[in-house]
Amino acid sequence: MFWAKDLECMPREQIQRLQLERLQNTVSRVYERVPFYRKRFDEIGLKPEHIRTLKDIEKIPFTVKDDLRANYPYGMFAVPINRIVRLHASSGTTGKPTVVGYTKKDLKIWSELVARMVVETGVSENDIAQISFGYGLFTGAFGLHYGLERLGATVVPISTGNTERQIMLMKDFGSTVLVSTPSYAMYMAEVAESLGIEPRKLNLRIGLFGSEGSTEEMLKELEKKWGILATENYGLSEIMGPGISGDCHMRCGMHIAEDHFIPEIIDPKTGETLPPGEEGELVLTTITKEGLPILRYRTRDITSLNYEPCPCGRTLVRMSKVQGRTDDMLIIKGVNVFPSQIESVLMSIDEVGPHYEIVIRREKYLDVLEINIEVSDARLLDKFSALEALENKIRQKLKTILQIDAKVNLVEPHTLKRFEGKAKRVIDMRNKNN
Ligand code: DLL
Repeated sequence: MFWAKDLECMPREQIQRLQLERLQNTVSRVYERVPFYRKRFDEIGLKPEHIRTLKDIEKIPFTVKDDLRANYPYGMFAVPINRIVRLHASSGTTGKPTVVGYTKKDLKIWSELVARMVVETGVSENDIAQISFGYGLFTGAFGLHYGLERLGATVVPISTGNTERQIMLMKDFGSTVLVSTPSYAMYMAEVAESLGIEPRKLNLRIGLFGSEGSTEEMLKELEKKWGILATENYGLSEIMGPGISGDCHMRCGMHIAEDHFIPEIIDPKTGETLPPGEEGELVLTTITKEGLPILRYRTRDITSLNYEPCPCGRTLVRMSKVQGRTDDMLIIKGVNVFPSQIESVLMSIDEVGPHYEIVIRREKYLDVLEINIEVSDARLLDKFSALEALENKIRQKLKTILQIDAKVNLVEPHTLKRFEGKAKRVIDMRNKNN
């Protein structure tokens, strides 16, 4: 199951040669065309010709989200706006969004890469793919849409929301592939059940989940509920959107399209490049983009790279699941905690469901971590002793993993908020005088 086997299985030296050539072209182009980069380079006396080896990429300063904001909306584009045929923007929670632009060639490459990524999971032109991402400035829906069409699959551009209708159409159209966030897929299964439809009995066979993190346990749960192969893919608007990396059917790390992006892992504190295999912040450089080429973009996503050959035959490096973002790491009572660690613990306990909420507040100058979590079976809540025993079990397990105490509140099924897009499970009230 390959889309472009010659590109996906290149020997490492060939990948590196291609990367260097494309990196040098990109660096020369941005130096000529983007005042932001020229200024950055000139400030440190760096010239495009100083990039002689791949390792020389480390001489280039990082680009961060604020650089894009400061040059809002089109200041970092490397082509005049009339050559841009599509704009997208990332949803900034505060202030202006970051705007990204694509030329015709960029869009062509984007759909090629998404087609490649979905074929890796086993999707083919015979599939019917329901795209339950929000259409709009978000890159997720359009990215998957054009990639799946490029492959020749049947695309159902249903977007998010109206979940009962999603289930009805999924059944009537015989959708075989679901494209969504993992949290929305979980919610959809619940809605199907409430309609008396067993998700496993529907035609779905592959889930293409992305745009937010998911633990291995969460994906396993989705596989069980829907009777599918739950695969994950990763991307970010600033670099391209979905299609940067994705699971193959072996599900042992997401292959990065290294012929278009150069990944590095850095220590988020010092900015130093870390050796292969070590966990740190992912930094990405685009090497074929025309509209908005970006050098050494700090994604803030924590992951690691595995250069071992994959059993699927691909040589493209694999990135591990994103452990969290440097900016969503919580510091609770001085201890570093990633929400994904909490999710792993919760998902390993049978009596509780995949719906939870993490609340952090400050009481008398002390941080308090509180976790609200739905039990899978409401009857549990009737038995006080069983409930107490379960709360204790969860608290113990959390303590072993996180090294801190958490207050655990078990709540009835279907009472916590559900998400149609990226889930927001952390409520940090410490800055709100609570
Ligand atoms: O979420 C692009 C995308 C759409 C990827 C659909 C995959 C599928 P943004 O809205 O710019 O773009 O958000 C990018 O989302 O830096 C990560 O923190 C997070 N993210 C995306 N995919 C994953 C994933 C799209 N598989 C930000 N695991 C990124 C964990 C992910 N986090």
